[in-house]
Amino acid sequence: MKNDPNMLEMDLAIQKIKEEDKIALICHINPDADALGSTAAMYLMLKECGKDVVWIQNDSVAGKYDFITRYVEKEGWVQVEEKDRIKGRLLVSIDCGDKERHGDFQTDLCPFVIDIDHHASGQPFGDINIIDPSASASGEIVFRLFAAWGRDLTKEIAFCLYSAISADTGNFKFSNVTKDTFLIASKLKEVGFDHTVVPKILFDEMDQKSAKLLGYILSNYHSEQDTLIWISVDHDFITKHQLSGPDFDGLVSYLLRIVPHKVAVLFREMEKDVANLSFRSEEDRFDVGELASRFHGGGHKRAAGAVIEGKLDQTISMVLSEIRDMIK
Ligand SMILES: [Mn+2]
Repeated sequence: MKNDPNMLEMDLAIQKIKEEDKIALICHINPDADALGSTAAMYLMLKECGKDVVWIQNDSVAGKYDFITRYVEKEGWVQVEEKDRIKGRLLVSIDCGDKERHGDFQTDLCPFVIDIDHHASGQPFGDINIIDPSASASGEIVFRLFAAWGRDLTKEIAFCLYSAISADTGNFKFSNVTKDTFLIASKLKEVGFDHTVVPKILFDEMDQKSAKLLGYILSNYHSEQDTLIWISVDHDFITKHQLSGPDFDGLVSYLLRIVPHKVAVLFREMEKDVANLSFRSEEDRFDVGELASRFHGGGHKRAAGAVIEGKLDQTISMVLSEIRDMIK
């Protein structure tokens, strides 16, 4: 494995974690399986070490991720409002490009922050920052932290980290996969768990509501210059069909299966005049992470998101015109 550029920060973080008994964990709002799997692995490891650890629930978690969050006991969760249970703890933030991704949680409730992340477009906010944009997933960085710490992994921890890496690599399919990614996956598999359930839940299964929604999306998309493909789902539609954020999970990727498109966007107006945007790109030269950051969003070159307030049709024309500039 390569020499870790974050070795010094890792050592400092391990030292700090060893010193502190009360620790709070947080991952980003609208959490994906990298955020959840990496944070769950950290939760389980800190429990193994006998720490008093809580996980700050700053957003709802899609039901399909129960296969990860089931490892966290009920009493391990703390709501953002329960400030007394959070205040003064060491905060370990995982997979958050910047602290706005903490949502309603006020980061300064915690006097010391360890920021573990792999977003290239991020703004580090920790007292210790372990940031590696070359890591395919935050799960890779958490694995390396545990290795540097010399801790053995339980099956549950290995499973959570494997899920994290599978999620952010499209099950080892994206260009962010390196030989280290496979090495880490191999070391995780060595601990022993059933890896087949992970891609099945993350990429293959969907419930009937999502399937019908996908049917709508695939029947109503717009295509431009054979490059851009997009769909908008307005608030009336969302209310009528009682859709929530998690129902849309992963659906934008289906648009990119339709050749020869290179950039896909899904607009969903979850609240009136507030659009959630999901971007996907087929090629690094169309960097949707950079694009999303223009709208105060973030992500990676090939997968990113943003939230924009305003009339939906105005949001759509503003965003599409930026994309047309990018792809011309
Ligand atoms: Mn991630």
